[in-house]
Amino acid sequence: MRYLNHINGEWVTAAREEYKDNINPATGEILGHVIQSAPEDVDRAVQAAKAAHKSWRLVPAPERGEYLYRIGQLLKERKEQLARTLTQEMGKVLVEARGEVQEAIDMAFFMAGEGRRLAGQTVPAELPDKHAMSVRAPVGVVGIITPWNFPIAIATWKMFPAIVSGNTVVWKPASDTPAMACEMMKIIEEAGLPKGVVNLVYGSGGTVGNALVEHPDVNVISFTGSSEVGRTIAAKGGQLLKKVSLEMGGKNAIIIMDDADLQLALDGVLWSAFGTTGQRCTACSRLIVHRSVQQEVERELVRRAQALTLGNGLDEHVDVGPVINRSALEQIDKYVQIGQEEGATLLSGGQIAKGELLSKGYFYHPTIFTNVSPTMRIAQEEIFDPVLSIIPVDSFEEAIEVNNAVAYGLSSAIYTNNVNRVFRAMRDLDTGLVYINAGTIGAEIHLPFGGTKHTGNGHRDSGLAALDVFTEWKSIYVDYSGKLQRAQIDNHPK
Ligand code: UN1
Repeated sequence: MRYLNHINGEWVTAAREEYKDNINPATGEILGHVIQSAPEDVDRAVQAAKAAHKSWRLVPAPERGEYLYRIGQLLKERKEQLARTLTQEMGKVLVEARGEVQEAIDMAFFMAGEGRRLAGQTVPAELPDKHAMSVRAPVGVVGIITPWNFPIAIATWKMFPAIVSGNTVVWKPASDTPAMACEMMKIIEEAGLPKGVVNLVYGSGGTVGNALVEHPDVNVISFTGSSEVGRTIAAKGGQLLKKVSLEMGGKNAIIIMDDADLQLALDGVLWSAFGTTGQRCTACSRLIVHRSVQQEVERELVRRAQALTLGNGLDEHVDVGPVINRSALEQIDKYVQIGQEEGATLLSGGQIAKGELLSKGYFYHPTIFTNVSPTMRIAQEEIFDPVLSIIPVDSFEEAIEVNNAVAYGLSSAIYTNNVNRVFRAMRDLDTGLVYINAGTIGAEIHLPFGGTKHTGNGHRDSGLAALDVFTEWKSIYVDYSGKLQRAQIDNHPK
């Protein structure tokens, strides 16, 4: 299987015929070969998108929305097949893969409806016989750069609002998940989207991403990925006065208070820390627990974490799939060592999984550290893998303070049955997503998704907020008085 670029409605190879393997992280098996593009391939795609934008911007928005309904319908029909492909190339277990495809379906239908809204404002004018309003105008060509952990859902959070509001797209998917991008592109083609509206360019190592960011005809970059890459994009984009929307890391915590329903809280912690093998930007990697329930929580958590079944996500009995690649295994090992050197206590896991089947893939035992202090590196740095740090605290106030004392601000959660604490937490947890009596993962597509501080740069994916990334506000004044009317002067003569 070869994954090719899709530019101006056609599957094409790149300037140089170089390929990289696509590997199933559960088995080590090679699934296919993905083309490696050069800056000239990006330029071809941008030119195609630019040409397509001339007519796409004039297609009535409800009609643009119709294409999204069709895409949503195709995603729905192919949900099971897409989920299986997703599990094979990314590793998440099948139930979660189905959930991710569902997110893409939801996003298609949500943004399709937006084709009939795209609301601006009509407001009174200061002067007589004058009309004032604001409308959303497309920005032109949009570059989207998406990660491997949610290869289809996150692409739709960006692509669908961009398309419905009249932009055209050049999409660079993550190099670890080319098959999902290919499947998505096939669906876009089948839905009959005019050629050049969405173009797909594969690459790795920053070549394609850089070319997109630097291309003078790309007006907006929307990126989800590591903070390191995000910073580089922000710096380049800033220099070029480009609008850049960044969605980066998290160091998300769940707080368990002394008055919490502990069984419910443990369900939430297990799901948030080890679901998707900890590879969500919303994953819970810190557990802030009130000291009076610490022992009980730890005992039960370790028991339940050790009962999780590791394996190939296609097997419905498996709870935890592999991590994405070999360097992820090395990354976990590095942090396990750091945690031990820092003086944290390793409660569970801390090693690569062995055994005939598991050693073919990239499997790591879910890992739990306790007696972690809030300033340790394992409590501060995003690991993006199944590693949980337990931080004991003595009060609600301390819990909130510890939650907020990290560079990131994506998701946080609290388990408590005290209504005053609920409302204080809603106000004081400094993250873009806040959960009450639920874990840190599972955001819904019709609300804004993103975070404060180093998680992002003030923009949001998903929800109606995503439209702000892909449109410019245009304020329009129509003077039908037939004479010169001077605003702020003729209506205030003195
Ligand atoms: C991500 O981890 O990058 O809220 C996205 C969630 C999912 C999306 C996660 N709906 O956990």
